[in-house]
Amino acid sequence: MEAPTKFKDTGIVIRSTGGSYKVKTESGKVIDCVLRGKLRLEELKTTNPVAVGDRVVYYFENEEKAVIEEILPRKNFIQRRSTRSSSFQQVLCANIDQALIVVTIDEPFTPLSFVDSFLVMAEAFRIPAIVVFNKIDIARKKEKNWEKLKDYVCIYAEIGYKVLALSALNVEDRPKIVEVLANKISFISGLSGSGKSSLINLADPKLHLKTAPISHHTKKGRHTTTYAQMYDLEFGGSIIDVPGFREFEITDIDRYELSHYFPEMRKYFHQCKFNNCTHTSEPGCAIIRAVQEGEIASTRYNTYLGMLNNLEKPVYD
Ligand SMILES: Nc1nc2c(ncn2[C@@H]2O[C@H](COP(=O)(O)OP(=O)(O)OP(=O)(O)O)[C@@H](O)[C@H]2O)c(=O)[nH]1
Ligand SMILES: [Mg+2]
Ligand SMILES: [Zn+2]
Repeated sequence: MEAPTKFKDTGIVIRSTGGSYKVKTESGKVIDCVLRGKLRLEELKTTNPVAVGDRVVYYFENEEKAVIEEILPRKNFIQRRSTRSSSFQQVLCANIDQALIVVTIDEPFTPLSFVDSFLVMAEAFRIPAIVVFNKIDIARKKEKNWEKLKDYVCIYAEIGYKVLALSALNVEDRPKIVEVLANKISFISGLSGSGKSSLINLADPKLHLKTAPISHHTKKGRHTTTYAQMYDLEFGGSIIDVPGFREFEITDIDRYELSHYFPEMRKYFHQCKFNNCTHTSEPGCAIIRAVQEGEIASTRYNTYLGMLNNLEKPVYD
């Protein structure tokens, strides 16, 4: 008797923890899967061969056990240098339409270098990015923070990014976030405690994602979300909530290419005197001139210099 052909189906990975995966099948059911042994060894440069958002082919080995056999080609993905091992990359998500970066002026304080590194990564992976200033109710309490918020909104809006400024606890702000998320697959990122899960709850209160106050003492988040998971939104679309990160370190960019991922720098680099200009101290550099003339924000240029410096550091494990 011939062995029955294996029943195979495709699905989307909605959660990945250790070696086990939750996969949403074509029919909308969520099943637990493991990874076929061979696949685990294939992607040696990443700490996780399968990421949330991956489309996969799976089959049932027996009634209880479903196995991921193949990862379908990715439309795109976001990765950063792994914190566990610096020569490895950690893939944060795959197949997304857009990435949101949540920024808080205070409680916690989000450094602009963090925001800019994220935006560079999104540019490098050609993923549209949206800058979401959250906790504006807190920023409003101090004149200095309120001024800062207004300046920062201008910086990113002028570059051409879509910018939102809202409070995840204010239901009146709900339409702003719903409009951005509707019918798209989104990734949301930001420091722990910046309000990522709260923003998702604002958009779709039925999700009831876990949130927790930041520490009084350190003014930092408490890493409330502990694993990445994709959630379907009641108004269409889905979003991947993730634990907060401290850093987005990017290592795979050529030093002469880094400025290409700062959209506002693009129109200047053809005007530099040297065509291999790194825009650090070369004479006749059009980018340095644009910074001096206030055409490029100095915060952005400082991030550029910091990232360039990091790219030049050798990677040790
Ligand atoms: N005042 C105020 N508090 C907010 C706002 N957004 C979120 N919070 C609070 O900030 C705290 C942290 O929010 P979370 O949604 O847990 O933050 P998170 O970014 O998901 O944090 P991690 O899961 O640790 O990465 C919670 O106590 C929220 O209620 C806001 O706009 N205004
Ligand atoms: Mg969270
Ligand atoms: Zn230059």
